[in-house]
Amino acid sequence: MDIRLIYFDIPFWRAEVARLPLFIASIKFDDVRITDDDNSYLKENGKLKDGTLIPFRQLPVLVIDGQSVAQTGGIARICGKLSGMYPEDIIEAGKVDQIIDTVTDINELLNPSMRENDPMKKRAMRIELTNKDLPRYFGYLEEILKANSSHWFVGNNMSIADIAVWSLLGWIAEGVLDDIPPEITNPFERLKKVYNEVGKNPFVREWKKKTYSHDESSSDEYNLDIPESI
Ligand SMILES: N[C@@H](CCC(=O)N[C@@H](CS)C(=O)NCC(=O)O)C(=O)O
Repeated sequence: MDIRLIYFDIPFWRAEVARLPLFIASIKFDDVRITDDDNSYLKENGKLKDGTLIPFRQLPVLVIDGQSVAQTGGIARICGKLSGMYPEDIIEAGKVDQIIDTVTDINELLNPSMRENDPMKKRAMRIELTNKDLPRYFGYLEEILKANSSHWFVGNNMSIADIAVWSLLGWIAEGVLDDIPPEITNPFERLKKVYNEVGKNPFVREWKKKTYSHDESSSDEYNLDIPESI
């Protein structure tokens, strides 16, 4: 099977939820990271310069045996199935889906503040997110974790749901977003446990070492390099 994952050269959750399961399962794939120039071309033409179809002119896109598939959730499920990190049971699968869709909702909640150019308005939006919207969603996620007997979101093993939450949370927990303090996750013990456990996974550590920019002198400090305007 020929697999290519096309995204920007950043460790954003929409790509990491596909790249990481493939890497963890040692499935060979081409980790294509496009340039600004490629992005301008695809916006205009709906394809890359090599002819690869980008159906909605947005990324990520997964190309399997020459067929392009768009949309983060669908791509995550394909990579999860290939990697054994997506359950076969339909209820458990639905429970994974609900987490991936919630990560999308949280991402969309953050988007207006990303696009706001007025610093005062942006700060006000971030304060509202910090005090209200984000803790509300983190609380819902904490409740779901409380109801499961393992420390993972679904079943007894790490799934793409945990990867999605880990990756999105990294954006917040590592202080990438101005005016959203990393300590915001402190009251959510179970959520923090998912974050820490995924981060401790040897494959995840290896992936970060391999693909995240970091200062060679402090190997555990990674720069998430995610632009505010994503
Ligand atoms: N519904 C899409 C949204 C993807 C998306 O928003 N991608 C962003 C990058 S994170 C993008 O391509 N932005 C450029 C644009 O929308 O023009 C999905 O779930 O994958």
